[in-house]
Amino acid sequence: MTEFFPDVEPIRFAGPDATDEMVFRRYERDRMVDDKPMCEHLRFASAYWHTMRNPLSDPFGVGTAQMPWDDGSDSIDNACRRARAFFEFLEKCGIDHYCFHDRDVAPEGDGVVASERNLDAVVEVLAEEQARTGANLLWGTACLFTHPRYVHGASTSCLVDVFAHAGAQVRKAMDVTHALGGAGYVFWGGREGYSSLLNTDMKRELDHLARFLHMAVEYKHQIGFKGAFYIEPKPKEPTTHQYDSDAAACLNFLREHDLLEHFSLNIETNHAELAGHAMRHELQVSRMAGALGSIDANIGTPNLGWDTDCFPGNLYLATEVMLEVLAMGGFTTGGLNFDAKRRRESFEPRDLFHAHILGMDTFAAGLEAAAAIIAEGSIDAFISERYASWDSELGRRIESGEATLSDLHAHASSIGEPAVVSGRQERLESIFNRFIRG
Ligand code: XUL
Ligand code: CO
Repeated sequence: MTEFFPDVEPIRFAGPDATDEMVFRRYERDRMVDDKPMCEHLRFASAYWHTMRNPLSDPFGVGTAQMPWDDGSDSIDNACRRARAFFEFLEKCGIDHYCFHDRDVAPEGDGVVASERNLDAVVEVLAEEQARTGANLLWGTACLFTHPRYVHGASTSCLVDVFAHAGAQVRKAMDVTHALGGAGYVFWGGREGYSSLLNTDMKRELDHLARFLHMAVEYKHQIGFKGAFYIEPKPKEPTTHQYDSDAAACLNFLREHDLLEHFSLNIETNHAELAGHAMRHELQVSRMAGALGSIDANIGTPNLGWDTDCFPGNLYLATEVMLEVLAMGGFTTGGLNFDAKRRRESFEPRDLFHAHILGMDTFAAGLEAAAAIIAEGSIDAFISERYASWDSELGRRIESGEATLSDLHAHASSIGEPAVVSGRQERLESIFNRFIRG
């Protein structure tokens, strides 16, 4: 059998003090953290579009990525070879899951039927490789943003024929996700938004988006797909304004259109940052609504204003993410998908391994830190204590809806000025920092 990464041995755990470059220092897949091994807590996935299809170009320069297994053609043979290379990569990295767009794995053909035929041919290889390696599909999706027909959007296009094409594509992408036993299916509205309100009927576009998602739910039931449906918020890029701008906007939209019971959210760090929120904020907003489904794990570049999709190497942030994941009781269908690309300067195949090792070790450390913070308990205890006055009779009556404004008036008049206490933020940050270790 051909080896696509002949210079790389399977990555093994070598312990925190190891200095070798191609080992895990923190990620030990079977190591128990509380009730589960690390691999089950973290459910790592690699993104096909970045790992296999990203040429590492930028607006000023051509792609630099070296991909010796890829002849650069749009042939099915090439697509199948690429799929085999991908699974060797997953195996050597010890990554159990992956995610793809339909057009990442197979080329678009001339018309719907030809495109579906292309996809089926590569899906056969994906199924074979899943069976050979034991890797699973975390989620599938349809690419509704690259082809010029989607220039005005897909389900929010001004053209009904484009809406129909988008529907056909999603139908097929759901079919193959289902056939591959996918745990989920993502809707990311890459061009579901606008560049200018001067030419946009926003109300009509939003109603169409809701109709589209209802059709997807109906089809899901029709084919018996049991995986989760996720919406992935992002405020901008490629459009000026995207309708799924952040977690709160998505939740409101889903509620308004009677879709909330069918969807949860796939939260991406760099998208949260573009929306002007902390990642933890987006995760917590989703979790409070019982709608935290999955995570696209990457980070932005704080002093830049676009989606840099860097591999996550920030221990502090990974700890915050894992605190939210543990707080919801862990992933069910979701996981940590590295929706991340190497820098253009990191163009050798082995850089794919360096990048994923960075992300996996960072999140393993984040998981351990988060579990330790919860076990130590002083931050949670501080929060409970901070709100302890709400455990009084007055607090109970307010929270249960019994108290009126007149009750508050009577109470406030009888007590004088309330004593306020410090929020102790800096002390809490010091406690948090005690647990961070790379
Ligand atoms: C784009 C992005 C997408 C989605 C899937 O910013 O995050 O790759 O994750 O379509
Ligand atoms: Co993403």
